[in-house]
Amino acid sequence: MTDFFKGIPAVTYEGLDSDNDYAFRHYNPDEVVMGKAMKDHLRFAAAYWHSFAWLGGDPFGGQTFDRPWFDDTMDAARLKADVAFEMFQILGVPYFCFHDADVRPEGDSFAQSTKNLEQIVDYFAEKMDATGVKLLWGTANLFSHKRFMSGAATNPDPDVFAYSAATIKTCMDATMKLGGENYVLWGGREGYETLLNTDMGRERQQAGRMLQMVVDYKHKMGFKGAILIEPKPQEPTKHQYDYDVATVYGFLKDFGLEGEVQMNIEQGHAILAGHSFEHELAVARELGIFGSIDMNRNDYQSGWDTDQFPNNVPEMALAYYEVLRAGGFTTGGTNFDAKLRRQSLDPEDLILAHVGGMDACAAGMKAAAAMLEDGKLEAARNDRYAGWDTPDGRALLNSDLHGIMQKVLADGTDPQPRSGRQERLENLVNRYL
Ligand code: XLS
Ligand code: NI
Ligand code: NI
Repeated sequence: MTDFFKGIPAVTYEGLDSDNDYAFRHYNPDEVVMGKAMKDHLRFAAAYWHSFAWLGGDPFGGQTFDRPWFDDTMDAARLKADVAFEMFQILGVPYFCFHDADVRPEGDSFAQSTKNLEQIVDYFAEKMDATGVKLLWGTANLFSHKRFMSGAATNPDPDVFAYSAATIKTCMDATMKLGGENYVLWGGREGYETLLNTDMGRERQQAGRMLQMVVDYKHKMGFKGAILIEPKPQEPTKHQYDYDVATVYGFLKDFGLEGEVQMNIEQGHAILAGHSFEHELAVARELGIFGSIDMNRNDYQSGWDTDQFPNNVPEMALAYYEVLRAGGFTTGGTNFDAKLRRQSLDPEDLILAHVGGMDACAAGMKAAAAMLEDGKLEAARNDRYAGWDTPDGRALLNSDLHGIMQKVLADGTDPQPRSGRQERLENLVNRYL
C-alpha cells in the first residue's frame, strides 16, 4: 500500500439518504436494472492519463499537481501503477484504460521504450490478477512527442508513419496480453493546420492504409476485442480528419472497414462538432457501429475539450437512453476520459470527482431504463411514424415516381400536418429524472 490515498475509505453504495461524501447514492453495482446488474450496464473505466499522467498545465501556466511519481524512471512508473490500482479499488471500477506514454517512461530509442512498456505490462498483469481489475482498452499516444507534430499515419515523412505503425503494434500486443476488450485509435494529430502545405489526398490514403494494417494485425494475432475509432472535430490540429461519427463512417466505407471498426464516442467531442452526445450515439447505433463511450463533459462556452467529470444527469439520461436502445455495451463501457480542474490539487479531489461522475451516470442510466421500460416515449415515436406501417406506407418505398404520382391522383392524397408534440415529450422525460 502507498500512502497517497491514506485515510480515504473504499466507496460503497449507501443510497439517497446518505450524507457521506465517500458513498454512492445511485450507483449500486449489483442492483438489477432491466434484467442486468448496474455494473454490467455501465462498465466503468478510469483513464490513466488524465488521473495519473496529467500535470495540471494549461496554455498560460505549467504543472500545478505535485505527485510523487512525476519522474521519468521505471520506479516512478511502478509507483504510479500502485497508486492507480489503489484508486480503482477504492472506487470499485471494474476497468481501466491507458496509452503507452501514460504508463512507461520514454526510452532513448524505440527498442528501449518498447522494453519499458513490456515491463510495465508484466507489472499490470500481476496487479490485475491480484485485484480483478480488467482492461477496457489500450491505445498508443501518437500525439504528445514532437516527432508526431505533423501527424502519425498522415505525416509527410514516411519514417513517422513507420514509427507510428511499430508503436501501434506494441500497444496492440500489450492490450492483447492484458486481455483488453477493445483497442482504441483516437486521431491525435491526424489532421492539418493549413492546406498550403498539406496533400490531403495522400494523408487520407495513408490513414486508411494504417487502419487496414491495424485490422489485419488484429485478425493475425487473434485479438477478439473491438477496434474503436474516437472521432473529434478539432484540437489539437485545426482540421481533424475524424470529425464526427458520420464522417468516420464515410472513411470506413471508403477503405472497406465498416464491418471491422466501431466508434468510441466522447461527449465533449460531440459538443465540439456541434452535435449533442445523444445525436452521435444515435448515428452510430443506426449505422451499426456503436462501440463505447468516453464520458466527460464539455463546457458549452469554450471552444476546446475541457474534459470535465460528468455531472449533468438529464443529459446523461438521454445518452444512456440511446445506449440502451443500441442494446447496451458489448465490449465497450463508460470510460471517464475526464480530468480534474488544475486547482483541484488533493488526492481526495480525484476520488470525489469519480464518485460524482459514477453516481451521475448511474442516475442517468436508471432514468433511461425507466423511460424505456415505461415505453411512453417509444409509443409516441411509433405513433408518429404509424403511417409507414400500413400496407400503403410499406408499398411506397418499393414504388417509383410514376406509380406514386398515379396513386396520389387516384387517392386524392392531401397530407394534413400533425403536431410533433415536442414540449409534451420534454415534460414526459422530466418525470423520470
Ligand atoms: C482526446 C481524446 C483522448 C482519447 C485517447 O481528446 O479524448 O484522450 O480518448 O487517446
Ligand atoms: Ni477528448
Ligand atoms: Ni477520449
